[in-house]
Amino acid sequence: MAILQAQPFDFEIDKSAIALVMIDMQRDFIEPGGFGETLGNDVSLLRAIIPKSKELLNGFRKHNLPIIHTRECHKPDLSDLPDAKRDRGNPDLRIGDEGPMGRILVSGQDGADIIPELYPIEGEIVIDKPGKGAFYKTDLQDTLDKLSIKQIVFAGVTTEVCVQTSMREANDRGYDCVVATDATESYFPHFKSITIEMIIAQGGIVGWAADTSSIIEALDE
Ligand code: C5J
Repeated sequence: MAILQAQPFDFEIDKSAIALVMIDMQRDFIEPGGFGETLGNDVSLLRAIIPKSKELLNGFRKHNLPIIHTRECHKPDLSDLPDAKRDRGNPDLRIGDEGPMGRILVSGQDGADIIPELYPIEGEIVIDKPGKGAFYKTDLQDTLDKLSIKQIVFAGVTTEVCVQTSMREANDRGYDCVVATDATESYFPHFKSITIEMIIAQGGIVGWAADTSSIIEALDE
């Protein structure tokens, strides 16, 4: 077992049972003209984590450890999009509308795909999810079970929405989870920091937090 220096206390990494889940590093959230920007957000904040996310991916790739990428998106007929999700708020474009990168958050459209900088390589798993949580209406649990995964490092966007929701879902399912603090980001920096505080509070009630270098160092041990 390698020791990862994490908060709120050290985390024992089991390299035979750990996976990286990279949440929703999609063009729709990170590039201009996508879903994130239609909601009025500054997408440049999310772009800042691309280098660390790449380092983290490479750290897992180096050891041939499982990597799962998720994409928040809906079927082209929008049958998996609840009205409550489509109609919420006052965005310029709603999910399913035609935007500069194709239909917003619809599977198969350019905007719903992973950004080129972090594109999955052969052998990596991509899971499309209609919700904020990566377990809701997906086969993520089966996928992890087949790989005998017990520990998950979470990264991606946004910290307080899809990353946190997925991490909480994983925690309830019995996985030990670590959030990679510099490979996750929010459109609201204070939401990111408070989310990490919530995760590690009360003795790690949702899990652990560690930066990319510490995670890679522990994997390299
Ligand atoms: C959001 C996500 N923020 N991937 N999705 O709507 O966090």
